Amino acid sequence: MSHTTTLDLARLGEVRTDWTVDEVRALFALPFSDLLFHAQRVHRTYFDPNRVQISTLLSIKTGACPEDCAYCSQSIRFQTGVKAEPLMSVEEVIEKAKAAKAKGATRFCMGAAYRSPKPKQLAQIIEMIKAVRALGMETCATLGMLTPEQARALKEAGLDYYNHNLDTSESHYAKVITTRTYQDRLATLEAVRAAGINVCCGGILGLGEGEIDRVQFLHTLATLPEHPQSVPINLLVQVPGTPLYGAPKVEPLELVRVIAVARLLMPRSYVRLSAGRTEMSDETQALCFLAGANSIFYGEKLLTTGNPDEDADRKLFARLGIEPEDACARAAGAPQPCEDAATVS
Ligand code: SAM
Ligand code: DTB
Ligand code: SF4
Repeated sequence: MSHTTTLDLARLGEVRTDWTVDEVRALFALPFSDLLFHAQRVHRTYFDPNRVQISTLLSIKTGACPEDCAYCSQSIRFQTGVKAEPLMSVEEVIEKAKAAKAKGATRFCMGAAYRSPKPKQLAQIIEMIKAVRALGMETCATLGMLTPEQARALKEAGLDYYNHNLDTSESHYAKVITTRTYQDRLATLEAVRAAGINVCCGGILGLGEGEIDRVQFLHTLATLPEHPQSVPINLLVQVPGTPLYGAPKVEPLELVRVIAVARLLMPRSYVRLSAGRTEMSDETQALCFLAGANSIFYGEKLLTTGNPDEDADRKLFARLGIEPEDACARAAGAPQPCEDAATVS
């Protein structure tokens, strides 16, 4: 079926969870300039195109993870040279969060290399969430699988976002991870949603997937009962020692296409250009922002791998006329800055 018969272009911009796989395919098949035009048009109906939300990431527990995710430096099964570190103290996390806030981050994301957190670990993380919130920052955590009770406990602590990625299509997933299933991931997402925590859910490009896997992955995200409020699109950071080291690289224009399709499928969600920016040119990143990406990780480290240095990001923002989004403007639902607007410094 040609894209003109499958797609009703006049409906782009509607927030829908009833997308068909054919419609997603048709979006991918649009000529690049048409796709970018529609993505930018829709982006502007919900967001200020010159504002990007800034998150900072901290690995609060590193390495020795029992899972076998074929892309990950932190799995205990692969020799990657990542040094295992125990769960950080609450004090250490507060110091890092203060530093991130001073640099303009409005959201502080805490990542732990767990399959799922144990009660004692969760109790300590709950203290971290309360403390980071007390600094006036939004909080996000990614701790692996959660039960509905654990999700409720995190909500009660004041957690704003929970990151839990579907990574790729259901059929490709089993080729990348064998220690848990797609259904396990969906169950945690349901627990998080039911607890009233904002869902941050996306995936990784460059896992050896085909275009149909990208179509199905985005279709799954866009047909969840509610769109994830935040959709991280990571480009695989290839880590020596992991099975996916040396996998075929993703073409930059394909990344831009995925961002644009995500923007059109989930018009009100933040689309985060996540891991992999050190490998991207300024031009690729500019095209991603044009396609509707409106969030990044800022700071020189992700969890175990590098991110562009702060100076490079400041210069890129200045060249593109992009300003960091301020948390209070977003809370008010307005794209304009409010009095204590943050600056990336
Ligand atoms: N262990 C928890 C889990 O897997 O849900 C939380 C931390 S895990 C590192 C968070 C996410 O980071 C993964 O779901 C994956 O999408 C992403 N990720 C991990 N390693 C990556 C890599 N080398 N390149 C790109 N993204 C990666
Ligand atoms: C997500 O989607 N990307 C972040 C965050 N969620 C936790 C993680 C990226 C990790 C990149 C590889 C590393 O630094 O180890
Ligand atoms: Fe563990 Fe998460 Fe890495 Fe998978 S992605 S090995 S669950 S830290």
